[in-house]
Amino acid sequence: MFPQAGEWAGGEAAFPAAIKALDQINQREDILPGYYLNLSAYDTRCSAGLGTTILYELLYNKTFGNVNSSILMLLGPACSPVSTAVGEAAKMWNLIVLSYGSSSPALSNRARFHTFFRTHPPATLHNPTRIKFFELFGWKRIAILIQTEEVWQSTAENLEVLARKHNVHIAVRQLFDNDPSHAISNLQKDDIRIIVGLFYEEKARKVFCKAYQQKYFGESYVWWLVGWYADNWFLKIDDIDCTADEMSRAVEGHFTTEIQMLTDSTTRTISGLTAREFITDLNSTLKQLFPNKPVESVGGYVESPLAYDATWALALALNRSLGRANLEEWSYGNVNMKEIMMDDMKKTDFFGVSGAVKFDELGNRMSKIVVEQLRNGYYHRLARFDAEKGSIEWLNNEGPDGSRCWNYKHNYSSSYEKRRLAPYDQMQISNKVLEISRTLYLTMSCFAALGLLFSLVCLVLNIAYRKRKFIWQSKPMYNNCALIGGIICLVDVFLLGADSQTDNPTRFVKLCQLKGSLLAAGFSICYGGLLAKLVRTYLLSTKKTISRLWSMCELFIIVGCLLLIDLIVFIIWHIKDPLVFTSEPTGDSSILHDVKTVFKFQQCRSKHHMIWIGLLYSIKGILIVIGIYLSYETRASKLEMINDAHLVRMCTYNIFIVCLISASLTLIIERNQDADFAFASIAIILCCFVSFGLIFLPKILCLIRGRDQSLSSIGNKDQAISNSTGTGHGSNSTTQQLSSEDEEKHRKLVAENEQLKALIAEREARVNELIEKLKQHGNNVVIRDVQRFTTNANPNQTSANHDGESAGLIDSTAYVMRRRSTFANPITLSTHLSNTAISTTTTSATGKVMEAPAETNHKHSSTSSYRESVC
Ligand code: ABU
Repeated sequence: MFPQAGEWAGGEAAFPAAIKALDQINQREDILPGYYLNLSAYDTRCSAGLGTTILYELLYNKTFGNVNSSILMLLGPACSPVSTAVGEAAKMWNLIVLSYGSSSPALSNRARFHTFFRTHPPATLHNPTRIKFFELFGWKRIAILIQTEEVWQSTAENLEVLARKHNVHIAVRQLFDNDPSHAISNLQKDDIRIIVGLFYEEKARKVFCKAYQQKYFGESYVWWLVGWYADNWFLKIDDIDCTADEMSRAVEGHFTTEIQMLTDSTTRTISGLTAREFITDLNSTLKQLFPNKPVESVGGYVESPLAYDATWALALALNRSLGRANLEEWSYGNVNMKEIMMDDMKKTDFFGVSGAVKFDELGNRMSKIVVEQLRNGYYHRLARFDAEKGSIEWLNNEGPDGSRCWNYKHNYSSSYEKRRLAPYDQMQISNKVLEISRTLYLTMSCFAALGLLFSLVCLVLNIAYRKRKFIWQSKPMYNNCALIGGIICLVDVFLLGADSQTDNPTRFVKLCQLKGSLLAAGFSICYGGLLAKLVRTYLLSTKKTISRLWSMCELFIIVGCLLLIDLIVFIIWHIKDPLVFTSEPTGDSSILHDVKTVFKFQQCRSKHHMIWIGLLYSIKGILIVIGIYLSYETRASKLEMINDAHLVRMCTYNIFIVCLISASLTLIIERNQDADFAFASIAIILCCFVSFGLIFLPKILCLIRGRDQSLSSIGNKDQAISNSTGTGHGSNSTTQQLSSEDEEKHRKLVAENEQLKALIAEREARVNELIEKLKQHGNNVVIRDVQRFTTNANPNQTSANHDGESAGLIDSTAYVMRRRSTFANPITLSTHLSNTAISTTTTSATGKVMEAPAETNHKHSSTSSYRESVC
């Protein structure tokens, strides 16, 4: 049976080869002497149906073809599907079938194909070779694209079993019948890079045309095909929609495995010809038979040595049987004779053009496997694999690592140049954890370090010069507290940007907890200090009575409460909804040289993360709003005892604005580690720099300019303050206590002053009334601005004031009035001055000359005292 058309027209070259063998056999007198071996050829078109029909015609129709008796043996079929149908049926007629072209592993089933022999090795022989090369190139994930024919399916099954043994994963097993479009799409979808193609030549053209059209080709994809297609199979484009150029591009670089069908040996074969002589002879015959195509393109050209040797094997077996049985007595029912012929067939052992010809128990023939690669449109012999030894013999100067397979297109000038490696068996995923930009981290760290340095300097100065009046009057404990909180927050800046890339989730979560709790605690301590000062200012300016205990513990109570709230929130958060490590892809990725870089964002999240964050933000937000309210309420207050209250108010506004912007942006912008870090860090750094700058820079300037006064030096000059501070060398708590007493005294005096003001107003009205009366009596009354008047304390002095008037020019009957505005904002007056002012103004209110030098001095002294306290 010699197919001349169909899936594989293997009979085209096989038939002339068989005829050549037959001619030589018939000429040999030592083989089947007295007999002439006749060959009746039938074209099966590689169709199982047609093959079976031919078989039945041969069995039942004695007039079919030239056959007029029972046929002795069946040479062929060529195609596996035909062999499967014919071989299974033939055993029923005790007919021996000797195939020269069937590769189906299924045909090795002796129970099914009892009388089947073949000179074509089974396709399973390719599989160890494939696996060997997969291991060599490091491929662990492959796919098999299978045409729905038993020959291919059974080959694939064998490959799967072998692959499993060698830990090679068959990711996809894709079957197709006629149109491979969907199969190719599925391979593409599954990101298959290494494909074993098991199909006939005609289907191979369709597969590669579709692969080209679906852009499933190129250096990233490696196809492994059977090697017995005609050499230029991909250039036959009559039955596909691709051009020869497109097909050449699609198939470039693929590998083939094929049984070695023509021996390399120069030894003479059973026919007396060498393998080279045989092929030269066959080539000339084929050129005559097929003048329009190259001999390599003739169907079955590669298998022709197998057909030649099969004919020889058949003749030699019959020759052996000739001695034991009368061939003329052969009938399909002659079981004994069948056994003799089977036995003689099994004894086959000769050297043919395809190498040593002998059959194993299953009627198969073993052979070495040749691996080829299509390079620049031509098949290049790469290596030979001996399945029995498991060794690769590299041919044509190929390197043992097979590196030329990936670099054959390039001429590298130096051995140091980077060569292409074998492509990956799938897209390689490289996970890259998004890190905070180094530049950003370093910049923020530098600013945080500067902030830390500044805060530490402020803290040291605040402690060292705590007995200086202007520092003592700014409530240094409160400021120290703010500084310590700020320092904690600034330290947190280093942690916020550190260790964003870790493969230790436990450590990552611990770091998250540390960062969060440090920030919350730092804020509470820092803002608590400022808030306590605002509360004190508010209480003083609203004349609320402050208990001694409150005034002593106010700072600790407020800061303690804030810390306690943080602690409670963090404990509940940790217990109810603990933070867990998450590493999620951002959605951004880049692909370079088959490596996909997936960017991942690592973070700590709770189930209800935003609720907890919202809770913390709300608490801090409420505190800031309270601070804003207190600042607004005390906006007009100027307390000597809290000389930097107005600066603290400015700090509160600053913190409010910065935190509002930063918190909003952090909540809006998700999954951006740089933005998260930048907003948090900038907020911390900005709040600390602005707040500490506002509060401490004036104090530092004061120290530098030497305008400060120690409490002890003030003692003699300002008795009230000296009294309230005691010696001024007590502990901080003592200072705090004395200050509170002093403030109480101050408040009482202010109240007293208010009463006096009312009295003065009453007296002024009375004086105005009297002036009016004096005017009516013709007396002159001059009302002068006290500021002008005070430049010349003694009204009797004759020196000129800045109006150009001389005091001496004033009419002796003139009355000089003091402006009431002098008493505006009595709170600015110091305790000592207030007492004096009260007594003086009381006196003046009763005298004719209302302004007295003493008051003028006190006014000057008052302003000076306030300036000193804030420096
Ligand atoms: N070497 C050709 C194999 C054909 C087949 O097994 O059908």
